[in-house]
Amino acid sequence: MTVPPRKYARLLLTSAALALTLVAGPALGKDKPKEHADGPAAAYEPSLTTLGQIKVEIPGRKADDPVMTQEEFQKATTIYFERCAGCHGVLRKGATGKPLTPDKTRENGYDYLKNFITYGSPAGMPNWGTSGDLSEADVDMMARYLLLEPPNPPEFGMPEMMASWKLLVKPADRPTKKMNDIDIDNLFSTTLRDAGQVALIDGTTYEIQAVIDTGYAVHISRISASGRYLFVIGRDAKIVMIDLWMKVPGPVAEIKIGAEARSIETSKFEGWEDKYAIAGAYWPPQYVIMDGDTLEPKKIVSTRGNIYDEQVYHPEPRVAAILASHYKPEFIVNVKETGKILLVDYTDLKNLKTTEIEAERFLHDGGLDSTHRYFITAANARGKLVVIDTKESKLLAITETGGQTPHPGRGANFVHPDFGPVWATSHLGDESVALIGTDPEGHKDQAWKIVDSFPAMGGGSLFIKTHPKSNHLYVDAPLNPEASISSAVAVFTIDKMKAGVDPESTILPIGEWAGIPEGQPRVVQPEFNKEGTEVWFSVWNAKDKESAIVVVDDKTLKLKKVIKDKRLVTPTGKFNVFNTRGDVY
Ligand code: DHE
Repeated sequence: MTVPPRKYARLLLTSAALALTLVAGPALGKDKPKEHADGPAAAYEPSLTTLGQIKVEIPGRKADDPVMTQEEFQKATTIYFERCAGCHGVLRKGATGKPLTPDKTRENGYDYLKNFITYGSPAGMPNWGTSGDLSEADVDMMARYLLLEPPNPPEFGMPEMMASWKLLVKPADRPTKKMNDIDIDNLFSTTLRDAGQVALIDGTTYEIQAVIDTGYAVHISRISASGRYLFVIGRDAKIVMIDLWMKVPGPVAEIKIGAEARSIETSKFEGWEDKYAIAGAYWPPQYVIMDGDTLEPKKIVSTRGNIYDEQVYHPEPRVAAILASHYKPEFIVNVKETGKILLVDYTDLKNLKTTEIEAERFLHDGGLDSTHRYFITAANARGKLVVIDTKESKLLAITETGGQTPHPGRGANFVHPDFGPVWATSHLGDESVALIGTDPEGHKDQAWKIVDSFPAMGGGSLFIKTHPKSNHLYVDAPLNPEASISSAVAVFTIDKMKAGVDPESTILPIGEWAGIPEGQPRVVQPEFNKEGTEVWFSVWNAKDKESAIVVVDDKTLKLKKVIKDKRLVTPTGKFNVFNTRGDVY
């Protein structure tokens, strides 16, 4: 992995400065930055699961099991699913966190578990006790809970899906032409996460055209190839299909495909546009192919299987990002814990053909390069990018970014003055932005290699964005502990970038521009409008405080509009219909 020496020099410098500050204390370092008064609205932990609401029984009590009442067991299960399962797995077999099965936990014993939960660890285990997130009594209960066999949440197969499936408006009864005068191509489907809704905001008038109930802790929206239908998925695995042609856009079908989910997409290959929809679940670990017009479930496929390298069985490999290939009638399915990318051929569901590519563990999010041929995705807990050729259905490269926990969202494509076409990711675990070459024809020796890495504002970044018509690259840092950073955005000027030189950035005080007196809102996920002239940012505050959407003029980087409305509760992801439908980013 070739990371420019500049990066190491910078790392040395930063750590030396950090060491100096730690040793010399505040005297030398700048006075302590203003800490966040509140925690992140969800510190990027699966704290919004609905698994915790599932009723569980204490699995066959053994003579030496520590005594725990059924109520305690239920309460401990809810805490475990809400705060621990994201890292240690629903069945406690381990994921990015260690396994917590009784064979392991009993070896360590109660005291060890209690201390570990209380103080956490530098390796990433939060200090649930000393942070006040869990009371002493809860820590004690969790330590006893981990000594017991884990409960097994119920599966979710065709009977359960069919019971949840609602065809609210049959295709034959839907409008035959658009019944409203909204420029639906420039609508922004805006996640109102803790309200379990999406707001459809008009990209031209900035007005909210509709607020629609969706799944619990709604996560992302994706658009049909036709640009007519919006598919929204909640963390509770509820999908709502919204018809944008209706007088007032509204739901026409809904279904639940499991207990926990994060991804949804529709078929985009020529001749198969919108024939199928697909959704991926965290629990049960499976993906589901549905009728693209009605959400009727057609095919449920479990992702359980062996980890690609150790070749040992994993009981709950979660489905992370899903994209639709433009080159073949295939869905591209990231499977997190086994580290496999599945290219699912949807032309014959009865004889499903799947190419199973050994990639890297803990695949998360990702996007396409500017030609839409190459899928570039982060195996974020392993600090790597994986590149798939969707035309040849094969793995092209796995490369370390040189940063901590790359988190691209769908990433950002632009033409670098020296390196040519590149795709960019920022990082959760440090301040770096990494560029990977994406032009195997014109820049052969750079293709699929990290060609540059430079600092943005600070760690805690989740999303990076640009647009083919823009000369700017935007990088957020909503999970940075410093309020001044998490409420701002760094902007780089693309045509000023130079090999070997860290580009200058302009810091936009988006949170300040929103003029929100209460709380410490975080600025998350830049999203362009259809013309590529404006960038929209979510100013994400706690559920009981005011949030906003801030619109910036991409040319001048000046504030253009602040959208405030009491219905905008915890706005996070925004999905412009035109850009999301065409994979423009
Ligand atoms: Fe996301 C995308 C998983 C927390 C906002 N998130 C994704 C994708 C996955 C994922 C697998 C890619 C979907 C795709 O492309 O098909 N997200 C998870 C988690 O497991 C995690 C870490 C914890 C959880 O409890 O869900 C998590 N995500 C969050 C948040 O806390 C965020 C910041 C706020 C929120 O709304 O919940 C958040 N995730 C987003 C957004 C996208 C996303 C905005 C889509 C980005 C895009 O531009 O496509």
